[in-house]
Amino acid sequence: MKIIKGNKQYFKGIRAIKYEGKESDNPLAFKFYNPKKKIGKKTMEEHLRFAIAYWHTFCGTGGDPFGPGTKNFPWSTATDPVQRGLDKMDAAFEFITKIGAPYYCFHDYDLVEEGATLKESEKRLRKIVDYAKEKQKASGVKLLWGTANLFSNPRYMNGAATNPDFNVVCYAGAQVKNAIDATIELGGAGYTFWGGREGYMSLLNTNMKREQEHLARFLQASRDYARRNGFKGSFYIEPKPMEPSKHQYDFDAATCLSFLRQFDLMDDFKLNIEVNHATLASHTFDHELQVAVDAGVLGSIDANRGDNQNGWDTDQFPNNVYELTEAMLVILKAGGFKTGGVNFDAKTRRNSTDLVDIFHAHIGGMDTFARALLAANAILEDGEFLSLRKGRYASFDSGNGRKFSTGKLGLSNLSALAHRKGEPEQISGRQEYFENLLNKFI
Ligand code: XLS
Ligand code: NI
Ligand code: NI
Repeated sequence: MKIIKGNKQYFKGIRAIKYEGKESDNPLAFKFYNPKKKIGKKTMEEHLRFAIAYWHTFCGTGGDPFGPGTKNFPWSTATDPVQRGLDKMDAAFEFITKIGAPYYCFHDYDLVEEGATLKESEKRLRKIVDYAKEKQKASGVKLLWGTANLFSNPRYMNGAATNPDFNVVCYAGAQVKNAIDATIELGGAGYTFWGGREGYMSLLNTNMKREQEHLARFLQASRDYARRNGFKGSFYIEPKPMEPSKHQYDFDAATCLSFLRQFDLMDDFKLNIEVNHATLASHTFDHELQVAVDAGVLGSIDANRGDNQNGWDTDQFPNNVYELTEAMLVILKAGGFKTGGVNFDAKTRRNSTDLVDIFHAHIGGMDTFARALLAANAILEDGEFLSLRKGRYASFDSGNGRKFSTGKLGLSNLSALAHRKGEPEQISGRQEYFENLLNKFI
C-alpha cells in the first residue's frame, strides 16, 4: 500500500505503522498484527480484512446528549462544504494508508455533507466519488462497503423505508440509489442496510405488519436495481435491537433471518454482525456469529465493544482478547470472510482529543484481533477443543442415535428405548475445562 498525503498533511510526524513485535515499546507500532504473517493458508491481512469507518474516525467530533463535540478536526475548517469533503478525504486516505488498513466503509453523507436539495446533494456526491476513485487508485485502498444514512436527517424521524408516509420512502429510495451507484462506481465488495429508524417508538401509532412489508419491498427494489447495474457484491443487514428506535425490526441475527426467509431474500443478503449490537440484544458476539454461520449468512462484522455497566451502543474500540478469540473461533471454523471483513465501527472517547488518539485506538483494535486470530488458529490446530465438543454428540453418530437424527425413529421408538435402557448416566458438560483450554492459547 502506498502512503498518500493530500495537499496538506494532517497527521504530521506519524509515519506508516509497522509491526515491531511484542517486545517493542513503541506506542505507534503493532505488537501482534503482522500483515504478511501466514496463519494457515492466508496472511493476517487476508484473514482480517480491516476497514476504517469514515463516520466515527473522520466525521464524529464527540458530541453527546449533554454537550457538543470536543474534537477540532483540522480537515473541517474550509467554508465550502465540498472543499470540507475533499479535505476530509485527504485526511482519511492519509490515515488509512498510514495505519495500513486495506479497506474503508462510508455512509453517503459522511463523504460530503447533504445539500439543501436532492439535486445539490447528488452533484456533491458525484464530485466526491470521483475524488475517492482517484484516491483509491493512487493508494490501493478498497471499499469494503457503502451505505446510506437514513437516520440522521429529521425527515426520517418516523422511519425511512418503514415510514408511514410514502413521500419519505421515495426520498429514502433516492438516497439508496445514489449510495448504490457510488458503491458500484468505487468497486465496493458489499452494501449495508442498518435500520436505526426502521422500527417504532410506540406500537399505538404503528402498523408493524405493513411497515415490515414495505421494508421488504424496499430491500427487493434496492437489490434489483443494484444487480441490474452490475453489482456483484453482498448485501448486508446489520441487526440491532434498539437505539435510536425503541424497538428495531432487525432486532438480532435470528430475527433478521426469519425476515429474510419470509421475504425470499436469502440468496442476496447476509448479515453484518456488530459486537455492541449483539450485547444490546442480550446475546454474546459469538452467539450472533454462530447464528449467522449456521444459516450460511455470515457476511461481515462491525468491530467494537460495549460497556458492562452502560446499556447503550458505546462503540468503544475492541480490547478484549478473550471475547474476540471466541468470535474468531466461529469465524475461522466457518472458513473466514468472503466479501466481508473487520470494520472498526468504533470511536475514540469524547475526551480523547488528539489526532494521535485515533492511531492508538486502531493499533489497539488491530492488535487485539491479531492476538485473537493467533489464539483461535492455535486452538483449532491443536484440535482438542473440536474433538471434545464433537465427542459430546457421539451417541448420535451410530446406532439408534443416528437413526433418530436421520428421521428414522418416532416418539414410540424413543419411548421403547427409554424403557429398555433406564435412567441415563450423568455426563458432565465440562464447561470449566473448555474455558481453561481457551485460556491456555491466549
Ligand atoms: C449504528 C450502526 C451504524 C451502521 C452503519 O449503531 O452500527 O454505524 O454500522 O449505518
Ligand atoms: Ni455498525
Ligand atoms: Ni452500532
